[in-house]
Formats: sequence, C-alpha cells, structure tokens
Amino acid sequence: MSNQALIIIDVQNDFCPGGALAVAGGDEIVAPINELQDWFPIRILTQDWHPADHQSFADNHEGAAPFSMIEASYGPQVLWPRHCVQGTNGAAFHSDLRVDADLIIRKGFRPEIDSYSAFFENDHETPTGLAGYLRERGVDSLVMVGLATDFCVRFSVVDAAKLGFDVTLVEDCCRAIDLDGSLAAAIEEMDGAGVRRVTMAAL
Ligand code: VGL
Ligand code: ZN
Repeated sequence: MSNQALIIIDVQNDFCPGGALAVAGGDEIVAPINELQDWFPIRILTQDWHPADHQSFADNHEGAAPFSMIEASYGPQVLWPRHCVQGTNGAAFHSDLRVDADLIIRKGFRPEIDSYSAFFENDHETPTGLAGYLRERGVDSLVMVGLATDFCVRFSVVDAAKLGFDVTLVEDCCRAIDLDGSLAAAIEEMDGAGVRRVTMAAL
C-alpha cells in the first residue's frame, strides 16, 4: 500500500540492554521489526540525537538524580541518564537493525528542549518536519513500533493521531521504560486518541 508508512522509533544502542538508558527487552524487537520492514515500501527511522549539554541529562543539573523531574519552560521534564549523545555508539542504531529506510529523522538536538515525539518537540509546537514529509509523499496511514512505548513511541503515536493520520501501534514490536505508571498512562492516552493497538500476528 503506497499510502502507508512504517515508523520505527529510536531502536538505538542506549535503549537496548547494556545501554545508558536500557529498556528491558529492547533488543528483542529488532528481529521482528526487520521482518516488518519487508512489508512496507515506505520506512522511516527516528534517532534520539542529543548534544552533550542537553538539558534532559541529569548530570547537566548540579545534584540532580536521574529520573527526577524538573520544571522546564514548556512543562515537567524527566531528567534522564546521559544517553544518545550525537555521534556516539550509544546513539547508533542497534547493529542488527536493517537501516535502509527512506528517511532518518533526528530529534532532541536542541540543548534547551527535549523531543520525545517524532512530530513535535516537547513544547508540543516546534515541528520536526515529519508530518510535512509524510503529507507530501501522500502517506495517510502509519504503522508504528520501537522504543520506548511509554515515552517516544507514546508521544509520536498520539501526535500522529492528532495530526489526522490513521495510526496502528504494533505492541509486541515495542518495549516500555514504565516509570511511575507511565505505561498505563500511555495506553490510556493512546486509546483515547484513537490509536489501534495490535500484535504483529494480527497485522
Ligand atoms: C526516550 C527518554 C529519553 C525514548 C528518549 O526514546 O523513549 N526516552 N529520550
Ligand atoms: Zn532522549
């Protein structure tokens, strides 16, 4: 189907076991995602891509613990362990991931603002350009997978639905961080936004 695209969120070393912000089982989704890539002519990868002085890093805030919260100019922001620093091995895609997508969209490169969503930065108004790219290519239906279900995947699928795309989340091709109930909140929000949640077998 030419109007459908597969969006693969942040399948990077730092989100896989052994990485700086490891998501349990993050590496388990690589093989199924590669299989899924055979089914879609249009594939897009996202890559979390932070400068060393990024404000989402706990170690850029004196005395702040990883996973604590700050109030950023655009609202609450989790302080993460330093991860996905531009050009490092941690920011690289998992070495087994098939990387021949049409587009790689990098996000989180502005020091003062985090970007979970593939569509908007965390102020919910600065666009990444992805929506325009998809529209110009005539894409209206998205199948989305990746890491982490309750952060970058959540914000990406919800934004996609709000932008009017038909959105399907393949849940067994995602893994979650699950910080303070964030997975349950993510599922509730995705359901409310009209996102279809399926397994790969049901696709
Ligand atoms: C992510 C936290 C910080 C993600 C990225 O890809 O879900 N989570 N940066
Ligand atoms: Zn990040």
